[in-house]
Amino acid sequence: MALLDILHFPDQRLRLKAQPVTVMDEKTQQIVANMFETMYHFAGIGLAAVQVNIQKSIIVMDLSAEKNQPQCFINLKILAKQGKDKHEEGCLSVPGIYEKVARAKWIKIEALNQNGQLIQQELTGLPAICLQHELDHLNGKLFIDYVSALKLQRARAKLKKQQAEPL
Ligand code: K1U
Ligand code: ZN
Repeated sequence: MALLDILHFPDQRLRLKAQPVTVMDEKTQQIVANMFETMYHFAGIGLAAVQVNIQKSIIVMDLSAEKNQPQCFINLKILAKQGKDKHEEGCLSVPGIYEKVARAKWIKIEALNQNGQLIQQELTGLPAICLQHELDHLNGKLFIDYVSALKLQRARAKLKKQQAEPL
């Protein structure tokens, strides 16, 4: 396994769109394993392949407190959605910035799991929010794209300051 580098805003590679996975081969399994390692290392609850400069439709997620319930979504599609809810979001590609974003309250999804089996799930709460956030990454979209210009300006300034500070 290997730890992958996470791209940070405003890196334009975060704007690239993912392509569907066509074969669940050894290479795909390796990417999934490396994404889990990276997500756990940086204490995220989700990670999309575009964030680690891989333009493939792969998402990993683990919402458990013990970090022992890994879930993988390949070629995720939202089949239906309902309602709206605002929730504070963070992003490993936009460190230190937290903003409220309105997302669908209920979603029905279809995807392949890590074994290549087709799954369908109905989700609400944090799993629904997280998967919508990750699917946006696969379409080159960031949660800060939804916030006001003023908040975005503040976020950019905060990030610039953080990036200039020595570790
Ligand atoms: O995609 C990412 O960058 C991962 C992101 C997922 C996410 C968190 C919160 C709402 C929507 C999507 C993170 O894991 S951010 C860091 C984090 O661990 C976290 C933030 C808020 C709540 C719970 C965890
Ligand atoms: Zn993110």
